[in-house]
Amino acid sequence: HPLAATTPYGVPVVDITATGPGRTPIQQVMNLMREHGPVLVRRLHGRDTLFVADADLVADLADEQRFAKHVGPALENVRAFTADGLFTAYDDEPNWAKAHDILMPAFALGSLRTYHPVMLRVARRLIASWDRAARDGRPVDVPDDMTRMTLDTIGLAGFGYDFGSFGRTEPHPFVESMVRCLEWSMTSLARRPGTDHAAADAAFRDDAGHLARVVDDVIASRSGTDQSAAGDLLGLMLSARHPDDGTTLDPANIRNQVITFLIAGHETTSGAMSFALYYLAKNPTALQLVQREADALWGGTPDPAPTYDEVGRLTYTRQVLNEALRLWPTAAAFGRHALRDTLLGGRIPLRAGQAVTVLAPMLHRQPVWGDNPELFDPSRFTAQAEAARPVHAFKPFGTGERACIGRQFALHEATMLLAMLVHRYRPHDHADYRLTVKETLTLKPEGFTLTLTPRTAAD
Ligand code: MNH
Repeated sequence: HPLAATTPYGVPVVDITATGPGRTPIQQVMNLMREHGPVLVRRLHGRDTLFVADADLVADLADEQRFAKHVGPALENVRAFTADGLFTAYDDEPNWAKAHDILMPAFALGSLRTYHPVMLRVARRLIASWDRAARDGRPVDVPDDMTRMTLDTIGLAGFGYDFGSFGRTEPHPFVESMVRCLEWSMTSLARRPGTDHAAADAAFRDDAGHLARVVDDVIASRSGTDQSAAGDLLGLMLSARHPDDGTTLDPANIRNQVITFLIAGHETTSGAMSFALYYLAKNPTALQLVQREADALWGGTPDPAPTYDEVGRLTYTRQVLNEALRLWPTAAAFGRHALRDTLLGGRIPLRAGQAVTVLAPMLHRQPVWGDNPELFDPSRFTAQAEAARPVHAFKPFGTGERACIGRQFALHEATMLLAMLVHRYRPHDHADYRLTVKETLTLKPEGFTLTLTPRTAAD
């Protein structure tokens, strides 16, 4: 890619118009940064995007007095099907603060406890399915099964709605439509001016319509019952009143929230668990340490019933997840904009409203991570190592008041499942898998399969 110039303040400008961003735009910018450093302007058809991964600059962007979440072109496309849902709401859109206040209680620690039994129930569906695969010597498709697990979990825990994903050979149609909608949001960004995309746009509208119909079904299956009796997400959405003005969420906004949570609540967690299993399959020492941690809790119990508090004690398992999220943060980029004219890091002039994109996978490979950042090493996340690192060096969940609302939900779900899986099975990298990261706005290891053998007392 030609280096067009540097800006007057010394940031390289790389013009990618000749190739376009392709189907892996995140990995393209990662490679540009490997060549040109952790701050660069990417130019496409004359449109510039400032990408940042430098740890000091990201720490500066975390200053909520000077910067706020930016809904950039990718999220602008996602707004075509999630509108003013929490994830894609503009920072100053009144429905953001309103829904945030109303829905926060659903993510308080007390609520997480109530989701635990549901998470366990769905984890057991996955295990039943993997038991059959192990018995028949069939490989399992890891990202597909992780998606089944996380979709069923958010459906049941958030909405009392059963997607029944393990009863299907193909992904649930909701997932297929969602993946195509996310792909459309991403690939539309690569369009050349003046080209015709009517067919792709029509297909997108069909898929978005399908998502909306599933959402209506989720909402309809709740109506008639006592809404307030259910303290889950849908219960709050339908009936909770805002403390300030006593109003509830309006019906259009409820739809947007349901669709937002069904997507945000499963897609990224699924990828995170897939990457964690990938690294465990490739790192026998880490695998052994996770197994040891699970064995210490559940020993020879064939079908353990992990308690909520036990999941909190799986510290090494959680380190493995964090380390997988360091190397492949599954929501890899987030946008910030300047609230007023300012100097980013004291040297890069930004006008009020100007946007910056943080590229987490490269932030997570900066020198603060030591001299071998590509190495998978869960000991980077011991309490001691974390305390020694700048707080903003790790950003898989975004930053500030617009950071991920579902972080603890995701970590609880993923930590429990990972420990249960390694407690029960020995995974085999039967295909000598070479990592290919598929991008559909979020990241997943493409075509990753494992074979499994039940563990015996000897191993
Ligand atoms: Mn989640 C925001 C990553 C799991 C619901 N999430 C974000 C952001 C990141 C993110 C990054 C901020 C994006 C931005 O600044 O533009 N989320 C993740 C990752 C996982 C994840 C890596 C799993 C691992 N997220 C979940 C789960 C849920 C959820 C689980 C719901 C149950 N996330 C959200 C919502 C937002 C969000 C809702 C938007 C919050 C807001 O802006 O108020």
